[in-house]
Amino acid sequence: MVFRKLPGVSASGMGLRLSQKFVFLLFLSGLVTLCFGALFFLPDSVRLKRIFLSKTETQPVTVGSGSENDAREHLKRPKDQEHPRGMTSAKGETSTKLKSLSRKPPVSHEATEERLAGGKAQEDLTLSRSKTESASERATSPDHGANSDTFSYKKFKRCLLKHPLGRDNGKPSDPKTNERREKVKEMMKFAWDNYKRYAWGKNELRPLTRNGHIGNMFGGLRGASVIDSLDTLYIMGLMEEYNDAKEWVQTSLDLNSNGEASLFEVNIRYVGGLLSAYYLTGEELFKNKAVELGEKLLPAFNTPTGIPRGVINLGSWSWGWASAGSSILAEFGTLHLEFVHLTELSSNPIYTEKVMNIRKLLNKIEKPHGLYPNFLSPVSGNWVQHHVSIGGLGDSFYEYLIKSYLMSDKTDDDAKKMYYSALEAIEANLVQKSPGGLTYMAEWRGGILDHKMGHLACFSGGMIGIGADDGAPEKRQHYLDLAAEITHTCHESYARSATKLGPEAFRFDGGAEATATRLSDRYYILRPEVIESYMYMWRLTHDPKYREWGWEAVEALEEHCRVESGFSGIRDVYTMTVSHDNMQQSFFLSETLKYLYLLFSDDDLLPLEDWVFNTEAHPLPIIRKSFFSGECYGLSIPFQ
Ligand code: DMJ
Repeated sequence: MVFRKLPGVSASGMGLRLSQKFVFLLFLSGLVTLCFGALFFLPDSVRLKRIFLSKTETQPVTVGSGSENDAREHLKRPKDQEHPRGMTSAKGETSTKLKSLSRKPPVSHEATEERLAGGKAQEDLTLSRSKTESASERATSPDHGANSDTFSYKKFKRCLLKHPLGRDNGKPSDPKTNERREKVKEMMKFAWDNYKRYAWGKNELRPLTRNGHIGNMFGGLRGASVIDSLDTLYIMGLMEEYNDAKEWVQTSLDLNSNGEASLFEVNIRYVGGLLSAYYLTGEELFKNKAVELGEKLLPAFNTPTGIPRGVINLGSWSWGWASAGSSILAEFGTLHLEFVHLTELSSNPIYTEKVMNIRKLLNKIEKPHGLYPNFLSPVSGNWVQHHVSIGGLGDSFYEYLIKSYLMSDKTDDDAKKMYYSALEAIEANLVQKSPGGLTYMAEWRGGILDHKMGHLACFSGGMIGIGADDGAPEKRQHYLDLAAEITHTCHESYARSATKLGPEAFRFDGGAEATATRLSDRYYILRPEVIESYMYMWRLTHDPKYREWGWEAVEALEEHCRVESGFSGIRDVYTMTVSHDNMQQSFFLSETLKYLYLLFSDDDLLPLEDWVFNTEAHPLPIIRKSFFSGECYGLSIPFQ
């Protein structure tokens, strides 16, 4: 607000002293903020609210209730006549259009034959998981999903090119590799058993003090380690443990919890974990919980731009955007995979609309040197400052671009374009070669390079690897080489430490080459990114060095992070007298151990032809047109 100086009025302003003027202004701005904030507490039907917040209103959602026609009617109805929040199923006219973005012709003959050949092994797998499978069959009775516009698990299963668990649970034929795989499975069981014994239902295990950790990332939500472990337990065939986890979800997962939670963390761990569990097992419970939770995340998008706030209250009230600061690229840019699947499962277009709106804004906005800065205002839609990083704050935004493209069965051309132009900008501005010949990703601060690479940035080896094949033909080998070089550098950050585990961040200046120079960067919290890149690079090249590097990591984890009651992060990777941080992160169970297990498995365990992993390593299926049309072929149905 600007006060003009009026003629004849003293410099102190309209007879008021400076301090009085200040107090008055303070009062006035407080009043305006209060009034605006109060808008969020008004019922949706109040006109004033619609005038100010019309652009960002969310549609109420209910899973699997109400007929499709009713739902379409609901969307056409004028807003004044809408049902109260949560009462109506809101499928929309745009759903077909949005879905058609990800439809492609049916599967190939060869792929079907391959699946036919794998039939016997599949039967065995089915037997070993008989309890779960029979539940999923119940959930997918012929009537379920009969409507071609609703999701049918049975059809979905038939549309996979390969069995998710491979011919023999991905068991490698080489005995040494199999032994290593068994070791990883034992680590998972050990981590899980201790979590169950000392921290059951809490978010994470504190392995030294033998108790649970709740923290403040998930608001009132509990059981992060349970949800993050579901799919890992399942693919490892730890069925007793998986069944305990499932039962906990059934009886104890409470989604109506007050308290501010990170939208990003809840999405990647809880929504992602539940979605994967559903797709792998067919248990309706997981689908319903995922969609119920997804609905609770929608108010985060109630901002003037539709760019969500970073925090959300999952309870019955919300502060709206008034309390928002900047939104973080890696947070609002890491929703796409899960939200598109929420739309697929609920037939409600709103989730896809929300993330498409983010995509649209990012596509339109001017980017310095083609780069995406880490902070954006959800109010103005402008970048807040110019810090660019492929590590923390930026990382999974880039990951979700290429994975959105892959998950759409390669039909999402916008995601493809955005990914490859971002990668070009990254190569031109961030990728560096150290004096010792190591390729790394620096950080960019308004044009000035910070020669530091975070552990988080090490996921980029895998990301560039999986995207290599769809780049311009002349760039494909180059991308694969770049992926290998970055993975090599990240391995060096491990190899150059005393414990053979990598620091949180390592530098390439002042004589440093892939080592941490600051005390505060020396810790390792059981992160997965380096191992994640080993796993992808193994799948892409079958170079045995990646399995060897993975095994080095297993040995180091066993030696330095395994304690009597679980696994713990360590405070300094450069000293052999380790100090533990007393935390078994939930991503250790969902990512680190899963990627290790996959690294020592055959490629047909969660094959990349059918699955993309979300940023918390939860596998989500590639969405094919045939999910809905039914134009694909189960094992017993002949190819036509
Ligand atoms: C995980 O929660 C996810 O991988 C996220 O994208 C980044 N950080 C952690 C693991 O380090």
